[in-house]
Amino acid sequence: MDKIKISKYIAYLLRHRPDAAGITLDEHGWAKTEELLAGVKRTAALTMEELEEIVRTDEKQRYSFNADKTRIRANQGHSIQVDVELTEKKPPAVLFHGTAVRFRESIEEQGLLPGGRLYVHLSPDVETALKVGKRHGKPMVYRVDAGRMYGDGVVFYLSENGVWLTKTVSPEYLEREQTDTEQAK
Ligand code: HQG
Repeated sequence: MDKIKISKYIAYLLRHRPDAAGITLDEHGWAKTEELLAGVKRTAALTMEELEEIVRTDEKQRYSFNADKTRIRANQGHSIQVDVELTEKKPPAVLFHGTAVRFRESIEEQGLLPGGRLYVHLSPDVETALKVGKRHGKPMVYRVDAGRMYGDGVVFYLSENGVWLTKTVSPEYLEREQTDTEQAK
């Protein structure tokens, strides 16, 4: 398996299905590094050095080790109930959410819902949001009035790897952002 596939598999195990490789997470989302290595090795060769490289070079900095590297966790993106000790933080005035055009009607009626994950993921800029949206089909971007939400008492978190998270975004805070999707291809 190449490094990207192994990294995706690690994300899957640490965010969604640790049991698929026979590992367990503690309440803060930490797996024992040894257990993760043993779990991954059931399907692919992986040394501690390779795991360290994946953690160090991951383009989105998805994973963290603890200080002595005996534990590892995903920084965000979980569907299982873990408390990764997210930092509550005042958001910038505007954030963005990238999604697919086919979700538009539902989003404008219900607002943004976390779906399978614990939080709605928001991006700091339009380009990032477009990339996130493209994973689901023809992309579109919403501008989120984070400043007003915050003023209204809504809590925001910033994950270790720079993703803004909040529980839900009601439709009153959403506005369609004009984007040149041709350019984003
Ligand atoms: C949509 C990746 C219908 C929502 C990315 C999204 C991100 C609704 C989809 C991270 C809805 C959920 C998360 C509603 C929201 N009706 N559809 N009311 N509310 N949706 O994958 O935000 O590579 O769970 O717009 O970079 O796409 O995994 O969330 O399209 O940061 O590290 O439901 O995943 O990072 O999809 O992506 P997802 P997301 P990683």
